[in-house]
Amino acid sequence: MSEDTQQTLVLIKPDGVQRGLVGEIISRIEARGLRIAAMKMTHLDMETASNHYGVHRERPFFKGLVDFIISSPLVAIVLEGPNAVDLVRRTMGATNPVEAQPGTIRGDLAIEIGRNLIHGSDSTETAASEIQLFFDAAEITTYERDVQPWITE
Ligand code: IDP
Ligand code: MG
Repeated sequence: MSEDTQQTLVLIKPDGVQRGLVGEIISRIEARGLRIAAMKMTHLDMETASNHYGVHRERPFFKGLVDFIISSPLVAIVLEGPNAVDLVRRTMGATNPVEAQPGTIRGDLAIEIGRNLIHGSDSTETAASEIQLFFDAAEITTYERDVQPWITE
């Protein structure tokens, strides 16, 4: 990984899986040019879900959020590229879909904060711990893409 390359964790939340939007959401991120380094479908247990959203433990929506995130399988993806954290966050749109810009995933495909389809790490530090929570190091692939010079200089 070169110096400015970042990794970030994306979750396509249970609402995305149930609504048949997995392909649509992956397409939007993949088309941006980030490299998919790891991907799997998994059904979270309560402990992993509580860990993942631990920062929100004291918030009133925490229980509902954890219940929702374990209610059905989700898709976890590691994406890699320059500025991957911010690129994904901007492609996702604002947390509340009402405020998310049209053209973003949440702005085009969601209407409520509690069903906003997608998670993306908010910093490189949280990305590192979130990726560890979802993936073993051996599951994270490194490979060259022939198209790379047409995406980054
Ligand atoms: P983010 O997903 O955009 O990073 P966070 O503030 O980290 O947003 O919140 C994590 C998740 O918790 C949100 O994506 C959303 O699903 C849920 N959430 C955040 N705030 C609220 C709220 O006020 N009511 C219900 N759910 C919320
Ligand atoms: Mg967050």
